[in-house]
This record gives sequence, structure tokens and C-alpha cells, in this order.
Amino acid sequence: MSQRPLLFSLILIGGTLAGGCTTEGSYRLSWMFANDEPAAAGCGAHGVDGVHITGGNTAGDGEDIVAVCSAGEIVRKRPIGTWNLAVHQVDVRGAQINVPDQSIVGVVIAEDAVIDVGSAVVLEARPQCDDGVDNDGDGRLDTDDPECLGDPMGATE
Ligand SMILES: [Ca+2]
Ligand SMILES: [Ca+2]
Repeated sequence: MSQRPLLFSLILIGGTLAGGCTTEGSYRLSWMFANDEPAAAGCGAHGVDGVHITGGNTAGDGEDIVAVCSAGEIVRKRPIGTWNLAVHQVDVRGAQINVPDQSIVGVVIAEDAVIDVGSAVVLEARPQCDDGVDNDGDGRLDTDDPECLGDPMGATE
């Protein structure tokens, strides 16, 4: 019983320190696939499980977060400043998918505001023979499907 006031005080101090040294705002980043295919359908269909966002701002603060792809967007609270971000597509194990990264430069995060990061990022579908999805539903996956002819870069399964 005597420990409760001490613990409460420590939480208060911790909260004050964490809130006092940095001023924060938020950014909102959204994504979809080509031809206006929404993330809710496209991420599962194309074998993209996560969207990994990295980067930093001019004050030296960093960003490194993996969002669930099918969510279609993320809102992240970060210290104010001008940020450069990069978007990487990742698979179910968090490994980077072999498609080009996308850079978003000059994202200005302002205090107590939610900043939209431009237009939606357009994700790139993986080759059907390397997406971890049984695209034609015949029970054979990727290069186990004869239509892929053993080539992971095969476009259709
Ligand atoms: Ca198949
Ligand atoms: Ca496939």
C-alpha cells in the first residue's frame, strides 16, 4: 500500500519528461495498388503483408515502423520537423519484397496537426509466381504451379 503513491509519482514524472522535451504532430500515409485497387483487397491478392516506413527528420529523429498492408493507411505521431520517408513493401516475415522503394521527401509535420503525406502511395504487385498466393486457386502455389514453369518471375499462375 505504501508503494502505490511512489509508483504514481514516477509515472507522473515519466510522463512529464516524455512530453516535455519534444513537440509532436502526426502524419497520415495511405497506399493502394494500381488501377485504384484498394489495399483491403490488393494486399492479400498480391502477397504484400506489410508496409515498412523508414526515414528521419532534420533534427535527427528517426522513423521505422511496419504497418499492416490491408489497413490501407497509417497515422503516426512523430516529432515536428521536415521528414524524408521511404516506403518498402514487405512479406509476411517482414522481409523486403523485391520491388522499388518509394521516397517521399519534405513531409512537414507541424505541432498538434495531422499532415496528409501527398497522394496515396501506389504499391507494386509481386509476380504471381512469387507472391505466396495460389492465384488461380488450383491448390498449387507459385513455382509448384505448372503454369509458372519453375520461374519465380513468371507473371501468371
Ligand atoms: Ca495455383
Ligand atoms: Ca502465386
